[in-house]
Amino acid sequence: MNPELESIAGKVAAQERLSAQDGLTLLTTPDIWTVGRLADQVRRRRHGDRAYYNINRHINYTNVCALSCKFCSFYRNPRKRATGAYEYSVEEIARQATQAQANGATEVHIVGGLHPQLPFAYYTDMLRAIRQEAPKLHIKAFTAVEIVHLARIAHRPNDLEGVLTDLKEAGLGSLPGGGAEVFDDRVHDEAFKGKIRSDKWLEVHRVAHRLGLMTTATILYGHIESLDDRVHHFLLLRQAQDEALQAGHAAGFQTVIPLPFIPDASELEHLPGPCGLEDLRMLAAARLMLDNFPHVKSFWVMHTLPLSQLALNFGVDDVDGTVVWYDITKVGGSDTHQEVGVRELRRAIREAGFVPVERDTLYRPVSRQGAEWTVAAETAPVA
Ligand code: V47
Repeated sequence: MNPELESIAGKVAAQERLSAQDGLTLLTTPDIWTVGRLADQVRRRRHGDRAYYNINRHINYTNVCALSCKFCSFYRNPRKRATGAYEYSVEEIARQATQAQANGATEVHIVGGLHPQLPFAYYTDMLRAIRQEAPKLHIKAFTAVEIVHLARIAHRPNDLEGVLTDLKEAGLGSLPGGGAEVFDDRVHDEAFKGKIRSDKWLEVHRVAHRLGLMTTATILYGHIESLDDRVHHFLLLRQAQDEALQAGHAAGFQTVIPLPFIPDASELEHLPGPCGLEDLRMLAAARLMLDNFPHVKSFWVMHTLPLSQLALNFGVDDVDGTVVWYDITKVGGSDTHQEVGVRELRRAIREAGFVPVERDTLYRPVSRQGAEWTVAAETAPVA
């Protein structure tokens, strides 16, 4: 074993917390295989040979966005009304959710741009319509960035708690982890100026946890950030989760999802973006640094399914999802219909040597007969 990894291996065996310096070593050592093996050790301690997946549908309700983040190829400027700008009606969203429920999905994952004209009622109406028409679906919706935008358009910029409570009453079940990007002011000002900073992102999640809403967290890597920035991001997430656990909140972070920057058609298209081994290294580092996060997810839409399959041996225990129509990134210029069938996903997991377990949003095992499914109410979420 590479000597610089020996002390990290000792800490992992003793279940001791890794330091910032350890994080940097994980991201720089040439011995990526040992990094993977250590992450696998931690992953198996928590989850054995189980690998989770969920049957969901992503709905991106609008691409109109007041921001113009350089890494994003999805947004359309509201003033220019550029070609391809769209916003779905509440009826259209409810129709897509109803169809997802009929096809057996357990979750809808809804995110979109910061639309300057849609009123707050659009969002609560959307949640109520889904609740009404597809009551079995868990609604995971709106990144922290959207929540801050919603608080502004509701003319309650300082009342995140009130806004999240209204959304929860309308049917919101949990918050996704998007919009975190990289928690660093230099990177923020250069690549996604105008977006909320890390303190606000973390505050939204803190309030959500206090209200009993589970959340997830992302990190977008492989663009203009440094390796130190990545480690710093991990440490802030770890600290936020410590606080949620210590405060005894009903909820906290469930999962971290490291997202590889995909340069195609963005303003940062000249950058190469990360390659496969870098992706595996990041997933493994997330598992090792975020010792208080139960789950590490590979989002196959960005990683590709073959890489997600390999990632199961690098600390990943969760593969998202049976996604249909994902608009935010398109690997290799594919169209927006990005779907992996359940059989294909289970086969990929088995081929990697793991046992596929369908989960709901709260990581409770799902029993399924075709499109019909149940979770045992008393089943505790997988820790
Ligand atoms: O916030 C945007 C990222 C995120 C690009 O919570 C890009 O379970 C790569 O957050 N290259 C949205 N990434 C996706 C997301 C997510 C996905 C799956 C599961 C969960 C979850 C969350 O996508 C954005 C941004 O960070 N993104 N543009 C790009 N060019």
